[in-house]
Amino acid sequence: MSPTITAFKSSPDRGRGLARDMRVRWAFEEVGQAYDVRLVTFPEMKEPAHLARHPFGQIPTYEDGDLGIFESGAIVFHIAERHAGLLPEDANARARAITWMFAALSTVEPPIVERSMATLVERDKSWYEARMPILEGRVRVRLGELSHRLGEADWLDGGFSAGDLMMVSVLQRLGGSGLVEEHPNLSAYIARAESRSAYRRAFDAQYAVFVAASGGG
Ligand code: GTB
Repeated sequence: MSPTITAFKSSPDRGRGLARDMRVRWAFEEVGQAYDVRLVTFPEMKEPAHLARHPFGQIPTYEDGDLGIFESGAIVFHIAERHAGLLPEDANARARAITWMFAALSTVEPPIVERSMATLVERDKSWYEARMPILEGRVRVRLGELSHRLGEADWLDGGFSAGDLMMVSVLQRLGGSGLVEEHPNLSAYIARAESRSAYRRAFDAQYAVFVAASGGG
């Protein structure tokens, strides 16, 4: 039996691949592991059956036999640990790749999500115009540092790893903001990752859900 993950039945991102099931789908594709998807509506995510899988009523979740886990970072890490292809064999290189996963999730993603949430829910607030430059400033600091570290390299530490998968997934939420484009090496980094066949397969799979949900064929 293949592992089963959960994803939005109707994603608010309209098939842009920004919901966090995308990074899990991508990890599965990178390692060549088939998976099933259980689609859930917003109300279903708050019902006891889903809360048993995810205490915060969110997606994604992962189930495989007796094991049920949540948090996209934990799920990608679990996939990367159990299959070859996303973490180096060498112990030190592996530790550095894992470090980049954590850096993506705990250092780079928070200011990006903070900015993104403000654009979604604070646009009509009196403080929006004043707050936005502050939030963008925090994102700019991280992008500058990341750009400096990446330099002219293709990936963050040697070959493509789960660290890159996570970092690119996090950066994609800045699409349309113009912030990534201030660093051509980061734009090229994202494009390089998005051109991977595993990424394309994952993107197409989640896009098919959007098309089906919107009644398209
Ligand atoms: N830290 C958790 C993880 O990494 O797994 C965060 C999970 C999370 O935020 N899940 C979101 C969710 O279930 C979906 S991905 N939200 C419903 C809820 O909390 O009630 C976040 C997301 C949603 C929409 C867009 N978008 O439209 O662009 C992008 C990202």
